Amino acid sequence: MSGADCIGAEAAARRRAAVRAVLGERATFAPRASAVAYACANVALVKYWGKRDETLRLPETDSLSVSLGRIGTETRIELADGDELRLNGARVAPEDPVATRVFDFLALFPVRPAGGFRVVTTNTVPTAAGVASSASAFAALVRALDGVYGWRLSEREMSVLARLGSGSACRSLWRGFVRWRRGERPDGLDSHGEPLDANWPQLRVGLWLVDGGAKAWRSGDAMAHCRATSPLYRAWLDVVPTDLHEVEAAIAQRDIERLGRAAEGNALAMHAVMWAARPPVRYWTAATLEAVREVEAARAEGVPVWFTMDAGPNLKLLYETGAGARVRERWPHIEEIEP
Ligand code: 2P0
Repeated sequence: MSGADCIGAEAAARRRAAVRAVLGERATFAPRASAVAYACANVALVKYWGKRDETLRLPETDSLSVSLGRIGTETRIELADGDELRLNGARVAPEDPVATRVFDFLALFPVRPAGGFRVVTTNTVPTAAGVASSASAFAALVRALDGVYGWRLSEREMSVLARLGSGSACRSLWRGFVRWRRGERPDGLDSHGEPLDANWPQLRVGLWLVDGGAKAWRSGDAMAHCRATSPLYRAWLDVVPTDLHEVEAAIAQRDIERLGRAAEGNALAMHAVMWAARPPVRYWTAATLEAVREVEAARAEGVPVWFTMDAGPNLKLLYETGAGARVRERWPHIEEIEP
């Protein structure tokens, strides 16, 4: 066995141990049904950018998101003669990285079906909207598995499992605002989402597709690279607690200006960490900068609108229903979401 295989086997063993720790005695349950589940996508207002444990996807800091309502993933799992993934109506080749990621995840669970699993998944994320689908995909997958195995896990337990598939997925088990607690335990059992006891019916998220081209960096690789090489990474760790405090206070007061300033500042700080990495990670295009300038110009003219950005060139606008008409008039192409 080569060194890389050893590391791979050790990582898989740690991940399987984490799954067993969550399932407890339910780890012996056999899959015996089919089930369907839905999970919303989410957008972080304070970002997750950097892991303290790559294998278990344990973050360095807390993060905080808002769910995206009708934007998400519906997944059906059935027992089948062999493993098969269908995505948005088309069969995905088994060697496709999307399929291997799903079936590597399913392989973490102790009792496998005799044949395999057919996973039929549909994203209501308009692929053109620039919203990552892995968060809602792994949250929906875990929810569907819970039905197939009959575990009856709590949302919190499902959040721990979803995190092993994709970090941000642990925030997609709830609607509304969710804080991902980084946790302290080396096994990650205390690293999961937690819903905030708050709602904000007037809040809107506007999805603005700036550039639909392929990304140069996968977000997981980009965050590891930033942590290893960006001289601004340590400053990022100092910024996050302040922004979490600001965003939580803004949500409690339904203060869009306070929310917008903190969320926009946090996204720009994350991108500054990326620009300073060596070599740099730049998701921005000329069109991104132009869009940012348009948002600033709108604000200078009195439209209360802010933006956030993730690991890509696209913007998500943050505003309230009171500004909705002015936002839609300026940018008719945005997709407006009620979180
Ligand atoms: C977030 N992102 O908080 C941040 C902001 C992207 C930018 O979570 O490596 O796909 O699978 O844990 O969950 C995207 O990261 O990463 C992400 P992995 P994931 O939403």
